[in-house]
Amino acid sequence: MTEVATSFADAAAEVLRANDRGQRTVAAPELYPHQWSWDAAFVAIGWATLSVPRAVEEMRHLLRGQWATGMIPHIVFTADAGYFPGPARWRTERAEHAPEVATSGICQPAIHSLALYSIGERARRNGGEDAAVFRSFLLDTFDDWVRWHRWLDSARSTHPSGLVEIHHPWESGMDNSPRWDAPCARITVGRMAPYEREDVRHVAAADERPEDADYDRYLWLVEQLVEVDYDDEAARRVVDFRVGDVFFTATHAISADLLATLGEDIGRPAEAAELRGMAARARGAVARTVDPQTGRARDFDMRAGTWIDADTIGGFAALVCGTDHEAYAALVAQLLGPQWCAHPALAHPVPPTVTPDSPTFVSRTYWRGPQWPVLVWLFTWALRHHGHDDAADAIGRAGRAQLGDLTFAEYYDSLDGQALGSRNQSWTAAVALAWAA
Ligand code: 2M8
Repeated sequence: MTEVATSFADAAAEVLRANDRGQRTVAAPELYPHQWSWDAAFVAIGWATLSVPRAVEEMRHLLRGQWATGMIPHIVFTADAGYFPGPARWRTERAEHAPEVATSGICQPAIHSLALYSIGERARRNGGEDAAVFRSFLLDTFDDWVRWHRWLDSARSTHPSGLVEIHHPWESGMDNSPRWDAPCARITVGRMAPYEREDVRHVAAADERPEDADYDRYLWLVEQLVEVDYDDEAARRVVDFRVGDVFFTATHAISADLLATLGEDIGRPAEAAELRGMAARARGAVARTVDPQTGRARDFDMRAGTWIDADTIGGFAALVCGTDHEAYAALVAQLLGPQWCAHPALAHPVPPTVTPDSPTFVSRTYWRGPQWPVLVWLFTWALRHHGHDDAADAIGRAGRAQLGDLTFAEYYDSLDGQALGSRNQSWTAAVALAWAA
């Protein structure tokens, strides 16, 4: 490893160490002082480059928040204050299936078994104690990860589209993406207790974050879920936001497949076959969303009964879970092409969350245009996994170069390259470590 590479990795490792709170890592030092679900998965991938046992601890801590239904909640809270909405607003103690520890009442993309798989690969390469620690963790927790996918399959994939349905934009992880503009516009916010936002205190400018009107809807949807005590069936009936999320579905598909492979390794063929079935159904659902005009995947608004047209990174969901050879190659070409990575206006040739050609594009506003290193890494992982090494290398080189300022920002302005959102964001440091390893 060169000196430059070493200091890049050292700086990233320093961020994870500073954000480490023992068995869990805060998603960001100020803006997100708790453990987030899909952040934890990426963070564990980063930890694995430093310590396999620590990576395993991160995943184990996340499971402390798992609900009896199988759901892995999007936040596992700890005592730290300073984040809104906290446990008092979520009121998950009303839910029959909530765990002892305080959590939120919704979930996030199912990237976890991709993390397990990736930690497992490293553990195997390292051998010795690392291999033993990983294997024993997998034997201990395999059923918990299976239960998570079973819940996604049974409670969240009941719609004829076969897509995983989400009940809150936060469940997508891409909170204010233009993907959700139409379904959000139809939400009528009712009466609820007043609140004060915390997030805007921790960023340089409010336009880096969602708008107040977005927050009203986010909080209103929480009210609706609390009202039915987070009952899965009732939630499907009452919640104003009910959307088939194609990107979430793709993460469920790839993770179920990778968990099946891990299951085969530890002698669980029946569960492995069950997981393969879920993965195939989810992958099929992703493929059926493709817009014949654009070749990209679409979300489905289950309340309106319509496809959602949005020029976002979500359209490339099939690159994550895989699809037939020809369609995959066409999507790779599109991702590398002039509307996306090779758009002449971009500061760095990595996928923006929205193409600059879209009328909804805003280069500095959260999920409406900036580039997110964590997603860039996910696409490089997926491209390599599905046999597109050249594309993975090209995007990976650019993604790593983008992090050269060592701020490890949450996201970057697509046009001027400015660091935005939180600094020292854990998952950004984690993917830097994964690229550097
Ligand atoms: C962002 O979301 C949270 C709500 O979950 C927030 O804005 O307060 C999103 O970027 C989400 O994908 C991410 O997991 C979370 C923590 O990094 O922050």
